[in-house]
Amino acid sequence: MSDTDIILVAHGGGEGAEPWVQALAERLPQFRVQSLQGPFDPARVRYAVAWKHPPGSLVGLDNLQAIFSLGAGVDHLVSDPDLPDVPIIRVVDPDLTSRMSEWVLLHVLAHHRQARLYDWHQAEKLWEDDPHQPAAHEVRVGVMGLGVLGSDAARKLDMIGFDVAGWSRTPKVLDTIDTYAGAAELDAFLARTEILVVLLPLTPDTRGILNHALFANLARHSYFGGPILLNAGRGGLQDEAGILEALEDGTLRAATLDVFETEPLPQDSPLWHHPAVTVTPHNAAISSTDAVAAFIAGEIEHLEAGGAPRHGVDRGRAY
Ligand code: NDP
Ligand code: OXD
Repeated sequence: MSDTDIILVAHGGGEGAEPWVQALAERLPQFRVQSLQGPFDPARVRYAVAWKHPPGSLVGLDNLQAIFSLGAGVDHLVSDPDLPDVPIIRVVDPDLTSRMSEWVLLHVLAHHRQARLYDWHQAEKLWEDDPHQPAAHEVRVGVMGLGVLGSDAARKLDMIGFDVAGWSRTPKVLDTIDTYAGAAELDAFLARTEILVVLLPLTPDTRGILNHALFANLARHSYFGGPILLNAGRGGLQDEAGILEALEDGTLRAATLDVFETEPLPQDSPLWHHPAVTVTPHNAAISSTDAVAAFIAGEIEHLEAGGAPRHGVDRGRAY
């Protein structure tokens, strides 16, 4: 390897490339790390590190060995029709996984223990107990997507005592958690689910899956007065008009959303002020610069030592 081989950071998101350039340069001093903006010799680029890169901006990198996603999701990469045909590697890191499970536990528990109601009671100085509060084991939580993130969240929900099931594309065995797979078992999974946690990737098969018709198949007779949706997968999974309609007609009781069809969530979206909606700004599990740069540096060193790509993405499945 020449000392002028390049790691190219192609970042189209809000924070920009600079923090990633610095963090990777510190860990991989044998490379020149630079953003798309600077002048560079395309033939020198050995690795690309991308987050919402401008489509087509990785064309012509003839010596590219691999493309790293700066997140766990890769929809931003596989949607680029001009993406070079090299391995795509995504983030699989305990830091990111723990952050996502924190978000899931926080918001499932907030619904389970009615945090919003008691905030309001406190503001009104109301001392109102609820003798019918169910125990966690009486509440059926369903996790859509049992990958790295979904399986960790499902296990932690199970540990707290919730009655947990999960749904994935292919059959899974996951400790004592009930698992369902594929289109054929989706309705059975939904029929037993009172709180639906979505950690699916955005693919041609999953786009728009969270719609009114799906919500209508969730378990209806829960303590909460209707099913509850939590989505931290991708905004493209959800039909926001369908969510609002379901909240209005009682098909859904409440929704907690971290991801949206358009991000940032437009100022005029009714989701902002709907009383049954909680909005978080796509930060359920941020990619910490330190943790993710360390992960990528480790994977690049592994590849440079002749190792086969790990945590690769199957382009045919789009995740
Ligand atoms: P994985 O690839 O590890 O897991 C994906 C899961 O979804 C797998 O269980 C897979 O099934 C399942 N799945 C995929 N397609 C289908 C389908 N058509 N029907 C049923 N199940 C399906 O991904 P991660 O768990 O690492 O991440 C999931 C997503 O979370 C990311 O793609 C990203 O969009 C989102 N994310 C959001 C963040 C945030 O801050 N909001 C942060 C990080 C990620 P199978 O096991 O059979 O392959
Ligand atoms: C990711 C994300 O995919 O932050 O990692 O959304």
